[in-house]
Parts: sequence; structure tokens; C-alpha cells
Amino acid sequence: MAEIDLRSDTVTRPTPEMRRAMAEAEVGDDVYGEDPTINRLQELAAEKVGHESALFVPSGTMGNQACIMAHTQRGQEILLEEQSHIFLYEAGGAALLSGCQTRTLPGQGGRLSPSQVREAVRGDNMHFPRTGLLCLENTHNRAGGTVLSPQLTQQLVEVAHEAGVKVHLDGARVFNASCAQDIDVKQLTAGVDSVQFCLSKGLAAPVGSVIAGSAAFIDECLRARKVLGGGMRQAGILAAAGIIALQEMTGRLQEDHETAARLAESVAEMEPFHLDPDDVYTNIVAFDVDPAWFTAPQFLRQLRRHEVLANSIHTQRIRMVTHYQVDSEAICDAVDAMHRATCELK
Ligand code: TLP
Repeated sequence: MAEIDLRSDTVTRPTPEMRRAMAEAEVGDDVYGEDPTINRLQELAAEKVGHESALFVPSGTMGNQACIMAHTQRGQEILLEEQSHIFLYEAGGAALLSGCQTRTLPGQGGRLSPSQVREAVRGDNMHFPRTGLLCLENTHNRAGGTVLSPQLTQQLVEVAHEAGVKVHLDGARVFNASCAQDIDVKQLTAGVDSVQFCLSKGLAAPVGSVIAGSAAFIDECLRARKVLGGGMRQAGILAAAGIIALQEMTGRLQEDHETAARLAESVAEMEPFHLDPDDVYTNIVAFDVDPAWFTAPQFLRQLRRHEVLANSIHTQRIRMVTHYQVDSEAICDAVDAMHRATCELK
């Protein structure tokens, strides 16, 4: 059995069509704005998410951080859900790079409520930091791939805008969110002030993310990207794969959601694990491990012996992510391996 890698959808390798497009890509110096393939990707991406302008960046983290930098002033406060990627997994970038204080709010399944945001926005008092930005995440990684609906997104944007606060969407997996709700991605992205989405997760491109917003905002982001060291040169080779990702791969994410649902049903029936398959919305399957059996790292070490890889996100919690290189047969094999690893540890 070949290794089955469920650690993340970041592990996806480029498709043969991407490799061909990369080999043939027309390139130029993108710091001069002269890479035709990058320009084409940016136009396509802006159109897809319903914004005026877009910018190719090397990673999702850089995309989020460049947007924070462009939206905020030093000393401001950013509102975030407490399990958000920007807060947990970006190495304190908002503080380090933008001089912003982060204020986390507890969400329900990763979702903030409009009243929480309304109450959290700071009043005009010289003792308080100014609220500079609200960050949303869709799908929500740490909450297990949960989705924000267009209605809730709109309500959150309205509350923030009424208070004069801009909204950034970490949409690393926003195409999974639109696919799961069977809606055009614009319904989730067009109303926010900026969005970042990843080409290199479920969409299988080898490198890169895109940020989108107004033309003036993207001009600011160009500076931020430069400061962060993300001004690339003949990176059209990478953008060529990104174009295929946008054109060909967004339409197949439902397959990943179906394999995730199949995996969730099997995991729900296994004694050491606790999972409600109804809580699985997209390609992320997160579940608890009964401490009476073993810890998540103990189980994952044993599972690795059967060539199945996954991550623990807590001592008693595991995350498995389905993607382009995991078909339904691989899911059956992974479930068999989970049964064997469980018996061996019993
Ligand atoms: N997430 C990675 C890890 O960093 C945890 C993963 O394996 O899921 N926003 C969200 C919601 C993300 O999940 C990630 C990556 C990013 C931003 C950052 O993207 P990259 O890895 O391209 O910097």
C-alpha cells in the first residue's frame, strides 16, 4: 500500500496539466509588473472573487500578513476568532510585522456572532487601542473545516462597517466553503474589504496564494509584499499552475468532501474516537480520542507504521484532511489501518 498522507491538503502535488503549463509559461519580471502569466492569474482571480484587483503572493501566511499590514496602523487592535489561523499559526506576525494587538473572541464552531463583534469594537477613549480590523476565516481550519454562510458573512461585515472597521477574510479554503454550500464563491468574498485564498491547498498548485480587494488596497499590498520579501521575479512559472488550479480544480472539491464524509462515517463507528459525521462540512475531519485508550500522538505514531499520516491538533484530538491525491480506495485503506493500529495499542 502506498503512503496515504492525510496531514493536510497542503501536501497535494501539482497535476500533470499544471506541470505542462509551468514548463511552457511565458514569464517576465513581476516586480516590474511584466510577467504576463502572473498578470493573467491576478485578473482571473480578481474576477472570480468579485474584487477590482488581485495580487499573487508566495503563501497564505504572507497574504494574510500583507493584508493586515495594508489595512492597519501600529497600535491598533485586530478582532479574531480565538482558534483562527492568523492568531494561532502565523508566528505572532500581526504583532511583529504590523504592531497590532490581537483580541480573540470565542466562536461557535469557528463562527463569531454579529453581537460579539459589535460589543468588541472599542469606543472612542484614549485609553483604548483603536479597533483596526476584523478577520474572518472560511472555511475555519481549527474548528474542523466549518463554513460561514453568505448571510452571516454579510451580517458581520455590516456590523464592522457600521463601526468603521474593515474586514479581511482568510479564505485559504474559501472554494471549499462555496462548494459545500453550492454557491458562487463571490457570495462569500465580494462583500469583504480583502480576501486571501490559497492555490496550494485543495487546488493542488505547488506554491502560492492570491489576495484581492480594491485597486487602491492592492497598491498598498504591493508595498507590504515587498517589505515582506515577497516581490518575485519570473514567478509566472508558479502562476501558470495557479491558473489551472482556478480553472480546473475548484470544480472538483466536492470529491474531497465526499471522501471526508466517508472517512467521518467510519471514524464515528470506531470505539476510541468521538465524532458526529454531521459536524464534517468540507475536507477536514477532526475528532477526539478517548483518553482511556491512548493519546492522539501515540495513535498517530502507530498509524504511521501502517503508512497513514495525520496530525494531532491537541493531545486528544486528531485532524485528517482529504484532497486530490486521496481517492475513496485510499480512504478504505486508511480506515483499515486505523482499525489495525487501534487493535495493536489495545
Ligand atoms: N494551514 C496549514 C497549517 O499552517 C496549519 C494546514 O495544514 O492547514 N489560513 C488558513 C486557514 C490555513 O489553514 C493556512 C495553512 C494558512 C492560512 C496559511 O497558508 P500557508 O501555509 O500557505 O502559509
